[in-house]
Amino acid sequence: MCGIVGAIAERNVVSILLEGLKRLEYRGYDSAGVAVLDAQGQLQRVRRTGKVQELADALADNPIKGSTGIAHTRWATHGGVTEANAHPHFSTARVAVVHNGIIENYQSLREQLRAEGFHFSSDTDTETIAHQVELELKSTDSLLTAVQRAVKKFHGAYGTVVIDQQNPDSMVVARSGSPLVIGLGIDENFIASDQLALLPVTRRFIFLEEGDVARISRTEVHIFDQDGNEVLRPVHDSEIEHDAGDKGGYRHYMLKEIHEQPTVVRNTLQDRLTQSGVDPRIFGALAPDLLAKVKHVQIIACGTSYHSGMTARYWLEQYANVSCNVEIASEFRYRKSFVHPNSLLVTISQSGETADTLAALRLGKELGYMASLTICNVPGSSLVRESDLAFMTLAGAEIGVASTKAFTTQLTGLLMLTLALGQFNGMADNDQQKIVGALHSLPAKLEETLALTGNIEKLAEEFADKHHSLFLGRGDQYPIAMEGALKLKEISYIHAEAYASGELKHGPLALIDDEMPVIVVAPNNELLEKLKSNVEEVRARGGIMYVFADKDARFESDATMRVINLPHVDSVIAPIVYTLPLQLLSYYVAIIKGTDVDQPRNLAKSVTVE
Ligand code: F1P
Repeated sequence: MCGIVGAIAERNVVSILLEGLKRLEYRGYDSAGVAVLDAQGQLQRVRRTGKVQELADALADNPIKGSTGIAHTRWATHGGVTEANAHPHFSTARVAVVHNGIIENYQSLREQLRAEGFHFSSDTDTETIAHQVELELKSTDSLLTAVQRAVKKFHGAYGTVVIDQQNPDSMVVARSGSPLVIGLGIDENFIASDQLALLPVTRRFIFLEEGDVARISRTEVHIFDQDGNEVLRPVHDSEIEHDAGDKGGYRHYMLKEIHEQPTVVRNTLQDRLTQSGVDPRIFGALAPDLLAKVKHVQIIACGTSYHSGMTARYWLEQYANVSCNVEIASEFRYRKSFVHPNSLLVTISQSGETADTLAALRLGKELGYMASLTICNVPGSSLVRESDLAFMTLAGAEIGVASTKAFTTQLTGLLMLTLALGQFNGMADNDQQKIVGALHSLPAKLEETLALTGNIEKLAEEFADKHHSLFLGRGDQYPIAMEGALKLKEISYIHAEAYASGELKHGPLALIDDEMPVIVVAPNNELLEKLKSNVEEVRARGGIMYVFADKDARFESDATMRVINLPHVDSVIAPIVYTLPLQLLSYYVAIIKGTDVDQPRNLAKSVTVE
């Protein structure tokens, strides 16, 4: 979603801001803009709808220069995709702001500010921030004080950066609900909504806490908490690889990330999985005590991360002997729910900033869950900082909006959680050995599966002219069918539904004809014979099937069925392995259709508004 970059330096910061915006493109946006204070102390601004490249072209035609500046990529919420609604927003020619999140009481603020004589030139909630700060500046010379007073009037979520023509030596930033990270340079400092934006200029970061307001100059950073007390926040050295924003020779980030999976799954296992299992401390210092008490697990997540949670439920109940519920965060947070005794709240998130998941964690704390654990890919993110325990998936930066390697590393972590909880709940020895052995074999099996890329690329041709598709799976492959369907709709815009194949007769069979390809995930597990019966139900209605099957599952290709054989794997890791061909299928269908694979229309990578 929206991205923020700001810089204060001796040099011209426009190219730093533009590079930052490019590195945030993956989050999803529909317009972009830059504002700087120029050498004469005047605010200059360029905004464009569309891609950052269009903004860069506009800046090349009409360059602006300045050593203090802010920039933004906007994902429209309040007001359409127009240049007037793009950030930065000004209040008169004095104050400029960029903002992520939503000011929920913006309508009433607009009325009050209009009554004060302010003129609105956009439909956005953000413009109220600019005017409110300028209003406060009528009674103080300090931009910091003005922003501190202004934020008290806002309800909702914001990460905002403000510059003021009459305070040219600093920018003031405020965080409440939308992440902001300060980047520390030598005689220059930066701000961004995501450290990835700043990696070309620094690797030293301070993560702002909820309610923080900070004044940043070229040489100094002063942070104040929500009560106005000056506070020190720790400085972190970024662990993100330098080339995280690089496609590494692949045509798209998504393809690169699909192919990285054997390596990142290996990284996620390394030093955590031994020959006998896992040490609970891989989930945090407090984990041995906390996990020993767990009798129930409540998983909360959104999107792809929700599918990994759904898969984990099968593992936790079957092997670890703990009961488990899984719920979408946006549902969980708005209904009355019961907290089971000794219940662990597990949030799963690639970004660690998904607004609904974060709100659900905070609600879970109020409801009295015994402890919270997050499975997350971004160190220092809000979920990591606010959870009692954290397991970091070591997928590296994931840039493609459609999640791939984050998903398979989440599953890897969740299978290790199954081992850890199983230790305290009487997991059978042979199950323990089976899971440990299967996890050790996983990276190699993923590599073998990726060797099918060429076959799947050919298969994709048969899908490109279709408008609908049905994905089928049973047991722990049902969430994988859901994930396959999600990938196809996200990046190829083909309508895709997933069903637990036992449900076929209860409705979806009515849809079957030769225009509705049916994709089946069929590892060789205890549900195989039942799945085969479901396959026959589709065949009898003239359906065309594409079956991803274990070599030993004895499916034969014929006129109505194409079989793609996968390597034989232990059934416990089959959900992870069978994900890969579905990712590749979606990717190659999208390539044929010519869609924007890495930044599909209307979607955002990190959903920081609810
Ligand atoms: C959840 C999610 C992703 C999806 C997209 C939008 O994000 O639904 O699974 O790919 O990027 O957000 P997260 O909580 O896992 O970061």
